[in-house]
Amino acid sequence: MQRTLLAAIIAVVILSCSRHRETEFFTGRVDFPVQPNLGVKEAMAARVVPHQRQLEWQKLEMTAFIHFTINTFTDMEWGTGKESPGLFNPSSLDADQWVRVLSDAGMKMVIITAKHHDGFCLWPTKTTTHSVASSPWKDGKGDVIRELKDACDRHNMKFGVYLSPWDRNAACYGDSPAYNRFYMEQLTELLTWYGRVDEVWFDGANGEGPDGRRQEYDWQAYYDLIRKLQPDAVTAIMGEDVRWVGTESGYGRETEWSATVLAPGGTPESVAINEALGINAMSADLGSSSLLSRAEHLYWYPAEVDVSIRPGWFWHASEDSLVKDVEKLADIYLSSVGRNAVLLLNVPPDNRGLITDHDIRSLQGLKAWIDNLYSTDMLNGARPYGSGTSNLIDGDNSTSWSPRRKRVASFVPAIAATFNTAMLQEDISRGQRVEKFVIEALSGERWDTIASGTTIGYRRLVRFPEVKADEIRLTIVSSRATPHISTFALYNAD
Ligand code: FUL
Repeated sequence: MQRTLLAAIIAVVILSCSRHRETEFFTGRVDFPVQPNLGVKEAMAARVVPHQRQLEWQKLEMTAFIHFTINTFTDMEWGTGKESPGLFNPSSLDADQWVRVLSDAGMKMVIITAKHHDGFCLWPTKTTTHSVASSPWKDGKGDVIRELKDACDRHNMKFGVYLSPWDRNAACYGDSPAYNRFYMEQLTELLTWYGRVDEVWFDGANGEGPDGRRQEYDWQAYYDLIRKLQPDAVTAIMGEDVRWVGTESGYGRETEWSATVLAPGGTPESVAINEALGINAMSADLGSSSLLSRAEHLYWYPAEVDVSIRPGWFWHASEDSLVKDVEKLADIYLSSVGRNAVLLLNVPPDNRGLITDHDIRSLQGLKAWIDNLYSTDMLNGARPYGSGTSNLIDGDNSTSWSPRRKRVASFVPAIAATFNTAMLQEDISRGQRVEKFVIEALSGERWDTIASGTTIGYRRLVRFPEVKADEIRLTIVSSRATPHISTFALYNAD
């Protein structure tokens, strides 16, 4: 009797603990308690959720990069810093054209190289004369950042800045405290002169050779300044909110955890944590359970896929014929947005200051391909089976299928449907949880596995050979906690 009572008390305690855990979330980061077992770590990892600014950023899905500076006029990718500002003279710069073209292509933010590695500033900074103010463009009275920001505001486009930490022109580069002050003054100008800024992009490149000047960046001071001046802006790459996916090829990982053990940013603390785990942004695995078992912290640090529409980041006449075609861009879309990342597609204006027709044609093709992809959802109007499964196909992202036990959802399409692409979405405001899923199709008497995958996250697209099915079944094979799946859709893509 006493034993039964004890067992009942233990059960109640365990139940109330697990109910407590179910509703507890950790925003941005969790520190694991001393020596927890893997199960506890996984349960905590499942409850790490994005900061609001990260959630808003993730929903942008497609964003654009503008690489434009003195390199556009010298046919270089990395300027030396010794170029004369006199070289910067676009004949018909039209930032409104950039934003119109990018907005028509479905991009929701534009990030511009306010300063690339050569140190030339696209705004009339007070920190150096190496800027547009010393150029013949608009008699030294122009401001590319102002023109772009005004165009973004006109077209309801978000706006971000790339300010290269590496500066090959600044005389104080390498005198660490002096350059940190200089860099923060530049940041302050960019973050206070132009209104709202949505992303600050810190490049990691530093090409100074062993005899070059060594600069210790004060990352923490940079982050603190941004948090003070633009609290809603995400900081990317060497920043704390958005992670570099690890390549510049346009392809994210098949298994892409936004809840990752990679410590964000460039502070000594983060560097030490990552070194101890033997990982960096390029590692194949950043979130598996075996990695979790060795980690002491876990972060919400989602991936951004940066890639150029051309071979180079800057415009070169010789690359006009090498602009990526629609087929390639569609593949990049599937492998970035379709793999739980945000796409950052670079479209560099030419030396007139305009996006060329070559790039425009490819962008228009990409937009048409995406519109066509999402035009008909074969599960629209399907009959759902399983508790809560109608939430997967109601077109409402705020409702989810959250199966505790039987994690199988079946659907009978309204008409026998043909499709080759599946889309799944997790409600990431409640964490990223799914580790493995399978999609099966019934044709006649036979169930066939048509697709399977690991992580889902914000959005997962999977392609497979075209199938015609009488019934479809989605199974969540493995999840770190109760999964919250908001969307399941089936499309027929070109
Ligand atoms: C790299 C830079 O070195 C390239 O020039 C380009 O800006 C790319 C986006 O990041 O690290």
